[in-house]
Amino acid sequence: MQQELSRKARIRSAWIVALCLTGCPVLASAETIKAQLSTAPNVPPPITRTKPATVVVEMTAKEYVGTIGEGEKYKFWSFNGTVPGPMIRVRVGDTVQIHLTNAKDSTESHNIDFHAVNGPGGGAVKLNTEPGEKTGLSFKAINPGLYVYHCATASPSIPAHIANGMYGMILVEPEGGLPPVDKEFYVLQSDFYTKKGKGDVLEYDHEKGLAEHPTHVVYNGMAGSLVKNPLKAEVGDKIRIFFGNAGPNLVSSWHIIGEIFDKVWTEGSLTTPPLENVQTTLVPAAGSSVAEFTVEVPGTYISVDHSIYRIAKGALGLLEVKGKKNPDVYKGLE
Ligand SMILES: [Cu+2]
Repeated sequence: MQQELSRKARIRSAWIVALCLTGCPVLASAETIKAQLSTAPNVPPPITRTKPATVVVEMTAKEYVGTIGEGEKYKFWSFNGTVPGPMIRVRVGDTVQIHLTNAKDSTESHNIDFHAVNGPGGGAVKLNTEPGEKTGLSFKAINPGLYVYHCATASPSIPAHIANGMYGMILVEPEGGLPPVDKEFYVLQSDFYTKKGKGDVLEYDHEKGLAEHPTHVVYNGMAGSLVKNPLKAEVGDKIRIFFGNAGPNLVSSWHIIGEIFDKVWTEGSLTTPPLENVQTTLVPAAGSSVAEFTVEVPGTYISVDHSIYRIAKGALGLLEVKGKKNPDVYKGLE
């Protein structure tokens, strides 16, 4: 009897050793790390981990008065006090823990619908957060790609929360990550619907939203944000732009004047082969595109929505490239 028991104990021990050598589910739990968030046009650093982790993301819904255009103020609703909200970078297989706080002085309830989530409401139904309260969501990043997130609170209306600035992007890197490049940027287009308000602060205009007549079409939350602070690169740099379109209404015809996208991952689908040699790419409302190109010639390049009247509403940004002239590629003639 004693011999039989010790034989069983030996077999059990051998099983435990074998399990642990092949990835013990008890001892080898995934590490927990705090997400490094970035403010547009900056991008969080590439992920060097080769294994999934639990990534903790702190988000705060904040309403504030900021600049929407030259000499124009607007009452934005935001994530983390910027429009767009921060860019989040995780890898496929990560468990993402979202902690949403709604600031005490908010006038509205807020939540987040992550397009990277598999689950009802993209997480919004778990993240309905009243002013001064906190909620949480855990989701597994199953599908790699570049995704938009936005507030989807029904009161006063979902479009109003998007139109007021509550959006950002989350990148889910595929297995093995993305190839290194010289510069990465985060650019997000959106449309605003404003009317004269009290004092000198513009107000949200629901009627203009319904009519799909924006007063502002902007990159990174402000008409002229990328004119005031252009993207910067050097000749020979390989550039990757994570481009999003929050809408809420317009589809963007994204184009960079004087450049050709060497590669475009349309719809933000990073596991599909890219299109090559693209002049203009369509980015749907609540969609994205990842573009790569190498700059051969120094100078100023202008990023536009080539639905071109929109440049008068702010859809224009600059990329300044410094470096040696390259007459073999570009020069004037006498
Ligand atoms: Cu909201």
